[in-house]
Amino acid sequence: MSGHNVPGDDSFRLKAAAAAVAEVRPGMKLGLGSGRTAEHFVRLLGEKVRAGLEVIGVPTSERTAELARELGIPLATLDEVPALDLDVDGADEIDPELRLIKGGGGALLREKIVAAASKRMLVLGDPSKTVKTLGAFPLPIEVVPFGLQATRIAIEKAATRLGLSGSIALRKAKSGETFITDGGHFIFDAAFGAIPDPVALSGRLGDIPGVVEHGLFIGLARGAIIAGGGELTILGSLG
Ligand code: A5P
Repeated sequence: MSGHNVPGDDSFRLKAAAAAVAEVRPGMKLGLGSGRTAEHFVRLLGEKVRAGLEVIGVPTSERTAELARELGIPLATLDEVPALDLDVDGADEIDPELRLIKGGGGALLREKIVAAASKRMLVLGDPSKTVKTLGAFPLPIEVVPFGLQATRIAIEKAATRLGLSGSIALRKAKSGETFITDGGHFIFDAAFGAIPDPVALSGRLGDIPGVVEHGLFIGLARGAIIAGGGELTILGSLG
């Protein structure tokens, strides 16, 4: 799940995670994101839990679940706790309207469901994640294996109607096998380049039957904590 992305700086990721932990209050039901930055948050949260903080976490991936269990963070499923107070997650790109590209680690489906079930979502990143226009990071699109080529062609056509084009590559795991998500699906990484109208693309992709979900997160993040050299920048609001 990690190491897939821009290099960034791990100390920045840690700083952003520490600022997010400061937003956690006793009794909160928390969405636990996936990826390197979110894992810092989970580790810091684990320290607080060991010091007596009572929270419940709903993990967005099997990997995050495993880490949280090791750290002793009490976990629940989203069925057991369907309404969350706060979701903390990383992102692959963040635009000025707090629209995101996520899914570089392959957890976009659960991440989006958890974000949508949360009163507020805070996104963590470093300056390398902030962009004027989404799309330099290839857009992850989670698809069902059945009818894969038909779905790829449908994605291509939907993109063309919006003036977008680029390679749509089936994601491979490090082993060389096709990458399989926690939900048992595949991922296409669509290198469309700049996406001037993410809302329109989101709608078009959502209309394609074989598409389970895509990595455009629109209207979900309330705030972003961007940690850079010596400073924290807050986009949107934390509260
Ligand atoms: C996981 O599927 C992703 O959405 C991650 O949240 C995103 O890729 C950011 O990951 P890093 O914090 O590892 O850059």
